[in-house]
Amino acid sequence: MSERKRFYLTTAIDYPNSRPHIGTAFEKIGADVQARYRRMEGYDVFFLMGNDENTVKVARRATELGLATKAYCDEMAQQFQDVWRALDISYDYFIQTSDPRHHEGCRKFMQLVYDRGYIYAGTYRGWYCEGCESFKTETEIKEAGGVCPVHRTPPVERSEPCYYFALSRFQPALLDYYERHPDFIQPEPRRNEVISLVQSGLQDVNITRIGQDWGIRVPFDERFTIYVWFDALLNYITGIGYGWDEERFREWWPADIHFIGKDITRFHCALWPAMLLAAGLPLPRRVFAHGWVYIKNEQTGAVEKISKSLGNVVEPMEIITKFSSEAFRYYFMRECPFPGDGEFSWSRFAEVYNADLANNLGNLYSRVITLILRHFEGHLAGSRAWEPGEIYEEQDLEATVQQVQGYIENCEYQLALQRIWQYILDPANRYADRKEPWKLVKQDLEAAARVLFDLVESLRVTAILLKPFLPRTAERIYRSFNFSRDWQQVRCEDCYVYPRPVDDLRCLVRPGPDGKLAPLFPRIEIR
Ligand code: ME8
Repeated sequence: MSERKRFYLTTAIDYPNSRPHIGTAFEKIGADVQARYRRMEGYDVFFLMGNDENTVKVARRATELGLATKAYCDEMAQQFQDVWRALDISYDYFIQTSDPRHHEGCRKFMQLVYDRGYIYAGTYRGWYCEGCESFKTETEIKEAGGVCPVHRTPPVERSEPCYYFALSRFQPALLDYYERHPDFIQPEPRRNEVISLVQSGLQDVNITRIGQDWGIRVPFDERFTIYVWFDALLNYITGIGYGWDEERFREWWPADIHFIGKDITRFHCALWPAMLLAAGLPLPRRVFAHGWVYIKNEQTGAVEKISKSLGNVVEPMEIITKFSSEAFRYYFMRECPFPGDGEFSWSRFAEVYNADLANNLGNLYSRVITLILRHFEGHLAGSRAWEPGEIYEEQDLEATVQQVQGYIENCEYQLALQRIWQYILDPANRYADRKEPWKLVKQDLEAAARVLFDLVESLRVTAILLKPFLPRTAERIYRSFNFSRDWQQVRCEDCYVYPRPVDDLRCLVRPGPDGKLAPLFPRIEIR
């Protein structure tokens, strides 16, 4: 028996000093689509997410609330996971970096890199903000006009002992890796940015902090804690066993994709691979830096960054309760290009929801089922060969499906969904309008049955292709009929390779007590 293909993917771990918003959710949904797609295609998948807890900001927030830092982190980890579950994010493990297993893994890693000679003692000189309790970069201060951008107070010059990671020594190895692995950094603009950054030279990084209680102790000098980014990146290996289950670690590492936002590319594409090289570990296969979600201000039309101070933060639960988790997933995957930036506004959300989900997909589903129930007692008797040619017009179904798969594998989710609508659902709706099965049922039942049979076929194909995107809707559509392939087993090629033709197509749904079929997506009035 051949070994099953493995697929290990991760998202960025979030800072829990504030709650998840639609931007952070965007990343998790993009990763979830990939995880669900790979599982569907027969991969053994491990999907890791988590929270990044060892920061001063988190400790400070806990103090403000009068809580112990660990208790605060645990509470926030629950709140984050409640949101991720509400969005059907199918992660396998949620790592908290305050977990002792993560601490042990980090200490082991740091000791190893120290023993291999890539960490050395030194002094860090820089501009320190007493309010933030952290150093600010020259650029941050310059851009804020000589003061701390947060506190608007002048920083003080300060120097303290530290340990450096010898990042500069990895410049040639990194450039060589980018060249030999052109797919390592995606999309292309991010790859170009990283290459020019690394070409312009790298500086050694201070990877310790002195005088902090919260954080992971440096194994070879307990006066220090590990700098939060050095520790955070290591979650990708400690989350699968590094330092506590070596066999498991070897089974899953290296990662197939790290999903991250465009703002943290440098850490993932320069620092992280250099850390792994220093430890003698293999590098991840792909880092995908997605775009950002911005808020479109409905009054002014301005496109704004999501920010507490602008008061424009939209929490995922607000949208989920007004619409649904499926609508949420659809909007962000269809409206915001994953490799690029996108926008959110309530009015645009309602527009996309009504047009694509309530009308296009929802109407097709309810029209077809209502006719089969009303005129055929839910049963298209006899056997027919699928003849989808008429529906899909010029387009070859197999080519369409493979194109959709290619887009998903490249994380171009918007294009994948566009194709499903453009080549499957729109043509199916046009076919229905052309053939008018609601009239045909009164004139020629067999002709009407033929049309409905073909429309059911396009619903089946739609359900399969939507499985990674809209897991609930796809399953509901698929399970509305007696298709021979089990839903759990279904994969993309089933769209055009039939396990066996369906005889006696049966509709398995029944109208509610009011005689009406529950709509897939009830229409929402736009205020
Ligand atoms: O950066 N649109 O945490 P974080 C899309 N802890 N993505 C967004 C976004 C937006 N408006 N705002 C944030 C961190 N993100 C670190 C990561 S990984 C070892 C450590 C994305 O809570 C952001 O780009 O600030 C990042 O990938 C993730 O959300 C978490 O952001």
